[in-house]
Amino acid sequence: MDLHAMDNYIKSLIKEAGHRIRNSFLTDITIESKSNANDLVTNIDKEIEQFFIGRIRRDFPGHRIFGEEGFGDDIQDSEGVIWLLDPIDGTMNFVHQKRNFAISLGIYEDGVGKLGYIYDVVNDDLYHGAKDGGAYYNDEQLKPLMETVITESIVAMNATWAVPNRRIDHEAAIQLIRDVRGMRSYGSAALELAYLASGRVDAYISMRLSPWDIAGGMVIAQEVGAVTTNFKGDSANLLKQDTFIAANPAIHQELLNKYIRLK
Ligand code: 2AM
Ligand code: CA
Ligand code: CA
Ligand code: CA
Repeated sequence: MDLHAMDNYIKSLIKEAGHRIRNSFLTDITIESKSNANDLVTNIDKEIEQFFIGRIRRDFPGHRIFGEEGFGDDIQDSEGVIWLLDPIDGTMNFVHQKRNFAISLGIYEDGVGKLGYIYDVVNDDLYHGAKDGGAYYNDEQLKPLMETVITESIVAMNATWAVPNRRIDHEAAIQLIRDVRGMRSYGSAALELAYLASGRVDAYISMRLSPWDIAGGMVIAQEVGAVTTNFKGDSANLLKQDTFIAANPAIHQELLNKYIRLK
């Protein structure tokens, strides 16, 4: 795999997809719900996934595609080259706000993340990373994460986990809110990982994410030294849904030990 050639190809592919998404603001969008009333999908999510798949199948016929909207391959193992794609991460924001969403893409070879991309479509901001090649915000190389402590950290997490719920001890989550400098909730896992990689937040915590939510962001975040695991501390599974935490290495273990208690 010629990663440099692929990187150039992918950057122009993503920019073209972003152009299509911005143009969709001028059209009527069809909105449906998936697993529940607040889990939204639009015709644009589907069209953009199909756009990527058409290009990838034409230009990289040996590669497989794992996409949220299901137009790709049925992926049960991590062999060979797999493109993990979320055509719109943050669909609720796309629908309600027309901002704060991103295209998320990771290229993995035999389970190893090689290239990662998060494209903030409305701001035309591209975050990307290559394994052992650094991480970038547009053309600017991102610096390694600086040492921090919980009391000076900004943590991104959905507010629902601080109310009683089936999955985690919400009292521990409330203690986290008390102890940190600030909490944020942007509603796009990919953007939250991009913000971690660029030092704007110090951790991102989610109870349930899918491989395409995190595949691209993991490559980028790891290049600046972030630690990415599930709540057991194991490396994230890129075949099925799981819990997920990505954090500055100085606070990752403390977050898991003290503030995130699975029921
Ligand atoms: P999505 O917009 O692509 O569905 C919202 O907090 C974040 O969680 C988004 O990145 C969203 O991705 C993701 N997410 C994963 N599973 C979800 C679900 N079942 N319902 C809503 N958002 C989900
Ligand atoms: Ca979705
Ligand atoms: Ca997503
Ligand atoms: Ca999506």
